[in-house]
Amino acid sequence: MDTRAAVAFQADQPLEIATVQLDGPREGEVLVEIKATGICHTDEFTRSGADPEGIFPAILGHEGAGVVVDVGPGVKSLKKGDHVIPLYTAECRECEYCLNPKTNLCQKVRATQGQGLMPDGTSRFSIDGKPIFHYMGCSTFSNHTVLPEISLARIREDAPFDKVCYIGCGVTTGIGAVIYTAKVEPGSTVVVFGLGGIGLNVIQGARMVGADKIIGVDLNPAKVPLARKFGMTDFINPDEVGRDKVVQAIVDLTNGGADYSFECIGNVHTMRQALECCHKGWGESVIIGVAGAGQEISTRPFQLVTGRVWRGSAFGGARGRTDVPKIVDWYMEGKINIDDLITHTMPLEDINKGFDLMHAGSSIRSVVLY
Ligand code: NAD
Ligand code: AHE
Ligand code: ZN
Ligand code: ZN
Repeated sequence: MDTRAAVAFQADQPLEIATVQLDGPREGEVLVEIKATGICHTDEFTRSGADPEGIFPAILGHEGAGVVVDVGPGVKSLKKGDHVIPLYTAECRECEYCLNPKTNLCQKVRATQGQGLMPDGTSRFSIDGKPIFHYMGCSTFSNHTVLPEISLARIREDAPFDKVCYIGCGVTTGIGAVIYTAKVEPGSTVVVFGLGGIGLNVIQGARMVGADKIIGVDLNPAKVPLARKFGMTDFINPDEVGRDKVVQAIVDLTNGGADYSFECIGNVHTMRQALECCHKGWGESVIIGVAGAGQEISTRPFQLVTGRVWRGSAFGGARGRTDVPKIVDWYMEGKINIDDLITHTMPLEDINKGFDLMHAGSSIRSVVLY
């Protein structure tokens, strides 16, 4: 079939709207009509050329929601008409990762997904016979896309696509990092570096679990009012306290250091600050932000010797097919706020404006409506 997509033909160029050819679903695959997709900073990370796994031409986008249009042979858990959220972290429920309660990183389709291909090693997308790569197993910047059955969470049919698409990445990543990865306890002190689409969800997760003090760190003071609405109790602007004094400012505010910190920027310098602002003996720092090719983190090993813990979180530690439908329920029951975080919507034709808004720091989430 033909469909409309925003194609990244080359790194660091605007996306181009094009008609692309999409082959139907093969064994174990599902054709989905995407109804809405968020634009996450990771899409920009890859578009810009910073992603070591980035390949072009590709159809980016990984924060979508839509409806099953067709299923390939052997598909059992989904049928035409089901409402779904694509998962960049699949959940096969049988690989050694899925069977290990310590991780959510199902590896069943990860190798081919990283090569921009379906599990059989081919692409379903093409233009004039030339293959276009998939992205993160999702490619939600296409009105229609094909995914493995294990890369789709079935969700309730009364959930609005234009809101719950955000659960496909940002909401789950932020809230999940708090509840599944760090398992933050009530009464904790929490520091959030970066008050964007991920950081604000970390804040909402920290408030949900009863954190006492939630300190936000951002260079952009325009993020403060929404962060406070979501539960931030204190704010530090590195340009006001001095970029080299952020750790001390947090230590002073937290009686010796934070119980938990979350890096939601993707900057290796703030990753170091996020570790070093944690409390001696028990503070844990969770890296969520993704850093560009060639970047490395560093700290004095003594920081770890003296009890601080450095860890990371992908998709909030969530198991998509199991946890995403529950998070959709939380939204529908009013337990989490998504609406206030979706600051802009636009048709596919204007998708580059969503990237401009992100660069300008004037959006939290832009959502493309098909
Ligand atoms: P965003 O652009 O919405 O937010 C980033 C925020 O960081 C902005 O508010 C910006 O002002 C702030 N910032 C930038 N540089 C700063 C600095 N030096 N000091 C303080 N604040 C600074 O981005 P997002 O969509 O929230 O994504 C955040 C990061 O998380 C990105 O790196 C993204 O790729 C990553 N991410 C990771 C996962 C995962 O599963 N690990 C999932 C989604 C996103
Ligand atoms: N491809 C990059 C890393 C990108 C990355 O870390 N992706 C996160 C999700 S970001 C969503 O917005 C992730 O889930 N990683 C685990 C995985 O298996 O990809 C690189 O550095 O190569
Ligand atoms: Zn994302
Ligand atoms: Zn698996």
